[in-house]
Amino acid sequence: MKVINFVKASLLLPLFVLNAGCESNAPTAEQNSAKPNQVEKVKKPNIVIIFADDLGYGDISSFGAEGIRTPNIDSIGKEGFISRDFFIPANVCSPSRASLLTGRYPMRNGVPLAVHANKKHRNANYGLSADEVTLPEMLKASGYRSLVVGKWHLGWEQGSHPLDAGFDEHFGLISNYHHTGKNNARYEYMKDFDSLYRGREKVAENVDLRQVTKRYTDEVIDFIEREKDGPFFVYFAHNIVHAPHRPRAEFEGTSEKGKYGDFIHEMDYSTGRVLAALERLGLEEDTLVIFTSDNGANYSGDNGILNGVKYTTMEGGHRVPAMFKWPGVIPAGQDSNTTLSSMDIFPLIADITGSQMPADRVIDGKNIIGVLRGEETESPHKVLYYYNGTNLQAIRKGKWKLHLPRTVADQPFWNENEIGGRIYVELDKPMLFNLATDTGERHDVADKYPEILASFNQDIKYAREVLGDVNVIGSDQRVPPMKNPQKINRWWVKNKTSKN
Ligand SMILES: [Ca+2]
Repeated sequence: MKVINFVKASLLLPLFVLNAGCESNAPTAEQNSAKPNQVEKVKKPNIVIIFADDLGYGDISSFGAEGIRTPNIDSIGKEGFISRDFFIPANVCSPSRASLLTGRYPMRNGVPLAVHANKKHRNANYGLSADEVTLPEMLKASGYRSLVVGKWHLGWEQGSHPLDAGFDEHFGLISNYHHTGKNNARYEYMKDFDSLYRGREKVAENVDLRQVTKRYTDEVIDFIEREKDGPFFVYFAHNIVHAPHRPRAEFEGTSEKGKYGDFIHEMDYSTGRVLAALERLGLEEDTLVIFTSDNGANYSGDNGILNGVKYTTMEGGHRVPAMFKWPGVIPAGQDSNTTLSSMDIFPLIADITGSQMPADRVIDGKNIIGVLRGEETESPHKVLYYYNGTNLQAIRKGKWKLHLPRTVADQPFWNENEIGGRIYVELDKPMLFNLATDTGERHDVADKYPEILASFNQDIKYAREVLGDVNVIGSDQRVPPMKNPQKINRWWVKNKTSKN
């Protein structure tokens, strides 16, 4: 039964063709009466992606968190597949989200920088390009209805709105939560950042962040109940555990990690509600549930054994917890160190839903269904590129990770002062790390392995020529419509001093 579900999904197209063929041949009376359902109904799997914000590698129980308990989130991995080497091709919010929805590096999909409103303008022309093909757009052709709930942060105007990106339904915040208050002229440009929208309609103003996660979860469950006959796609993008950390009252004091941990407890509770809804509706075996985070933790959080934080091209910025659950297809209890990426979710979903990926562009993700089913252990990624904004900073090949020389001038705005990671912000020569023995990137071995260093030359050349670099436009780069994307927010840099 369990494997058959997947076989059915794989055979979607052939079966439909077979059905079509049968229609032209009038069935005999015997066939009609005796076995009306001879060809079993083929069911396309539902997809639920639960996407945490700034959740670090060591922030949940199954990844070693102490003082925080996440049984519901962890159950996704226990009943399915835990990925301990999961690469996000960005270390901040917007590019990570653009890559999840397109399966492409941020330099290719045109969102290499965080979409950040500033005092002078709201970057109204910067966001997810209407020319990108998104998950919900791809799934629409396969008969899916799609919902996004939560933090969008991929632009709002000029074709970047969630409804323009292919979602049938939307509920949530424009970007990061920011409470402006009534008379705060300084933050006038972010005045809607505490407003909840349903599609293009503002449905609530001055919303308390403490109320948001429950409302999000109610919306997700309502959609699943309405769409239970499927197939459906839910992209649930939490504001948890991005600052400010404001858990609902009943979660305050429940962790030993302050409001940060309490906030994660609230996300765990929400995850439990979504999983319970799927179970109650009998959809468990028909639904792929994915849990991951958009980038590593900031200073408030815990990146476990990894070095560096959000804003850096250290593993602490790019490697996050990930889990996949699909009973009957993905065997339970898998714990994997195979290198996978959030970009893989796009081709994975294309495969299991019988959808057609766009053929006119490069999709950087790989179909990982064989790995998730436990049939393959080799990573589909020979090379991975780490950009900080538009700056190519590191390349990984298997256990080897090269950090390229860089200056402060090469950095995106978030690394210009002390709020950024401030780790390896300036390098005057390359550094090489063996991630197999030095996952924390603490012991530079560049001098010991000149031949390994040299083996990266072709990869550097490819990345710069095709994906681009801070001062180079790549042949397959979608260039953001900004004069100097790295420095879009100098006002913010000059005025912000907090670490959050
Ligand atoms: Ca984030």
